Amino acid sequence: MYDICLGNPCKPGEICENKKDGGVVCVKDKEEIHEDLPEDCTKLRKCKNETGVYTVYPSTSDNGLDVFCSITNGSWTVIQRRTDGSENFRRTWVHYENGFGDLQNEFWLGNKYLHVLTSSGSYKLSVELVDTNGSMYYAEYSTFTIGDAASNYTSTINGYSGNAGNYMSSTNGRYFSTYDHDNDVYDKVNCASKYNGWWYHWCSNLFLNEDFSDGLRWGGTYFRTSQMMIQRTT
Ligand SMILES: [Ca+2]
Repeated sequence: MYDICLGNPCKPGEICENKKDGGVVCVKDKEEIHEDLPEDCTKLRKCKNETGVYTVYPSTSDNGLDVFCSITNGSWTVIQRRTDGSENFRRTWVHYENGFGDLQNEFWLGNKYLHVLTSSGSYKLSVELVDTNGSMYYAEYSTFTIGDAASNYTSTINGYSGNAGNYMSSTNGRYFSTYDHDNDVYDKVNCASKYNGWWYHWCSNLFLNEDFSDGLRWGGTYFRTSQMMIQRTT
C-alpha cells in the first residue's frame, strides 16, 4: 500500500498515521503534551530503550531536565558518576544544588532534582562500583528519598542488598554538606571541606565525591569508578 505519510502532511508536533481507508490522520505527538511527558527515565516511552541522554519533565520543572538514562535491568536515572577525574567535585552548595558536570561522563545531577524526583513517587537507589582490578560491586537500597532545601536535602536511605557492603547506612537521615555549608555534627571540622559534598554525620568512611586523585572510598576500600542511579518503584 502507498504510504501517504511519507509525504509528511502534518504540522510540527503532530504524528501522521495512515488510515485503513487510504487517508491519513494527524494526531498530536504525546511528547508535545506536557501532562504526558516522562517525569524520569522510568516513565520514558517504551520505544526509547537505549541508554543515553533524554529530556524528562519532573513535576515542578516546566522546561524539562536533561538526564542520563541507563536502560539495563529496567530504566534508571543516573544521579552521580565518577570515571576519570575530569570534573571538579570541590563545589559550593549552589553547585551541588543545581548540579554540574557532563552527563556523558562525570557529573552530579543536583540536589533540587533529587528532591523533586524522589518526592514524586517511591524510588530505589543503586550504586555501582568498579575496583582497580575491573571487578564490579553494587549496593542497592530499596528506599531513597531526598528532602527539600529547607531540610538541607536530608537523605532517607534504607533497605540494603548487594555485595559492596552496607556502608551507606552511615548516610541515612543526614543533612547534605558542602565546604561552604557545614551541616555535619562534627564540631570543629567540616567533613565536606576535606571530602566534598555529601550527606555527612561524622565524616565516616564513604567518599564517592571526594577528589579523584584521593580515590573513591566505600568503606575501607578504594574504587576506580562509581555510578549512582535511581529507579521509580511506584
Ligand atoms: Ca562540622
